[in-house]
Amino acid sequence: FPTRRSSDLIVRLTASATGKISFSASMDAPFGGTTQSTPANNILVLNAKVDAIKYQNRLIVKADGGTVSAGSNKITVSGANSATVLLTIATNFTAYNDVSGNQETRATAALNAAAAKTYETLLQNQQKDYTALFNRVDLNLGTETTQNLTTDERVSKFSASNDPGLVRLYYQFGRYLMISCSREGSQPANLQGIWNKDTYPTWGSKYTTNINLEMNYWMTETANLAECAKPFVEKVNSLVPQGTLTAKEHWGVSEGWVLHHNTDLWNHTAPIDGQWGLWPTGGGWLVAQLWDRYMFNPDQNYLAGIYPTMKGAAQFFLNSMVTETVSGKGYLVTAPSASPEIQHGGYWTCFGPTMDNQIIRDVFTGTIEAAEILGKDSDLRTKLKAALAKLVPTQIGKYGQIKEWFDDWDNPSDKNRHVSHLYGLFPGNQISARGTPELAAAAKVTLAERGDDATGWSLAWKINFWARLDDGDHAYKLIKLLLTPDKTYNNLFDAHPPFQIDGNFGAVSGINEMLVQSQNGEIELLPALPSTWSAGYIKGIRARGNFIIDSLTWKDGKLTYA
Ligand code: FUC
Repeated sequence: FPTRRSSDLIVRLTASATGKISFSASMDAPFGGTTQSTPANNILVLNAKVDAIKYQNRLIVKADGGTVSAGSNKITVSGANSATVLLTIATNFTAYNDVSGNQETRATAALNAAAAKTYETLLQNQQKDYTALFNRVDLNLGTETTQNLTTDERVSKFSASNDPGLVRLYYQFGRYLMISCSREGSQPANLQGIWNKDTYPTWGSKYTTNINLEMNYWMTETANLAECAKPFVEKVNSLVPQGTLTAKEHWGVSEGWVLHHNTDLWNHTAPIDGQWGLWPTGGGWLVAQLWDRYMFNPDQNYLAGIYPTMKGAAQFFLNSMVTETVSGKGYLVTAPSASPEIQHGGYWTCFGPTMDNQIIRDVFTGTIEAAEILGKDSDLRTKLKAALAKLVPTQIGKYGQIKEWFDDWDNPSDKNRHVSHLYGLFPGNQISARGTPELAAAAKVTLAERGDDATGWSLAWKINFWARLDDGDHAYKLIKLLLTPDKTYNNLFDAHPPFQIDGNFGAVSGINEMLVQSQNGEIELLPALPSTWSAGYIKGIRARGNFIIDSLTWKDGKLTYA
């Protein structure tokens, strides 16, 4: 039950024979924290502080039969028939600029509320809440062949078994993870969802915005879990005040907000890490994704809620872009910028990388449309339309590839995992097999150059790319690379390595894209069905335009019912 106020974990142990349950529960206290027991109520309490964050864990054990005793910083159960362990963790965190909450009050309230209910009631509540979301989608990609093996064996044998049951499991596990980590009132899923085991996790378990945070939320609409994206929407909206400061202080821009390639619990928006951190288009990408949500569910209240954030991002670009003087065409470009995490001839920085042009085109187009729908800001609309005409178009380079930079610096032997200049293919829709066949062919050259193999999330992105290029067999090749012990841990967590949840979520999106696509004002059924999934069905996924695909079935690789 992840919520902003507390996180609760409830575990019941039952014995196979009377009185067989005996154990002790204790809690480690890192960062100089202290644990204490309150013997009268058999509660164990941990208090700790990490910089500004104070937190409290409270643990109680309810046993049936036997004895329970608290003392010496532990709770001991002996000879019980069953025991239910309830653990709650709460912090003083309220918002990025407010840590005035009371961790003790929150932890106590959460523990008391849970302890007042029976285990059966808690379980029923959880299942009701969970199945209401999970059961919306069902899929079958063919006959399961390895269901009697353990999960790690299924993964290690997948390259030979091609078990469609494992793909189905991976897909539904991704939906399970999303339901379990991103719910109204919680923080959005970070690099590890919520499942971080380290005190100092890789990349701080934060939000990298040059791919990872966005990828986490590609699937929420298509996989019919729109509610799970609420924390993402709230997060993006909440970045505006800090992003406005950074726009002023760092860019000298008085209207608009900016986010570079990374943010965290404290809504940092300034460049960090290294030269690649100068990339100023993270906020733009997030905003493009908020607008895309509206395409799925055109709800006016939602639009009114995101419009100020969209407008602020558009204003930042309007006010910070410059006119280049190299091409003679006077394009408007971002400067300085970078194409996420790739060097060209030993340098990181550049002006007008292709990804920026594509993202900003989406931000401007979306903001114009949103303003029209809401009947707002006609002056701004005029300015945005004029600026839109001056954006660099997506161009084809010297070896037939999509050019990554303004100049043709692309290096065909670069295998970097980021394929930023194909943003326009996915998640954007500026490049498509039928709409822009020449660009689509160039996108294939780019993908061939980068090669298939990469980190977990990059493989997941490439499933989506190949699905958008209507090549189901190539998309499936990427699924095979993902479902190997190198890229999938025994519990099906994606391995960057180490564990990063974006690959799990990105693959769910990719499988959806293989089965149904809905960009460019069309709904396409089975656009990229691989030959190995010759028969199957999917029920309950969503398409832009407020559609639910109740049921889609196919046989011998052909659509039989929709
Ligand atoms: C970006 C990626 C890395 C990793 C990190 C969290 O920097 O290039 O591969 O996913 O984010």
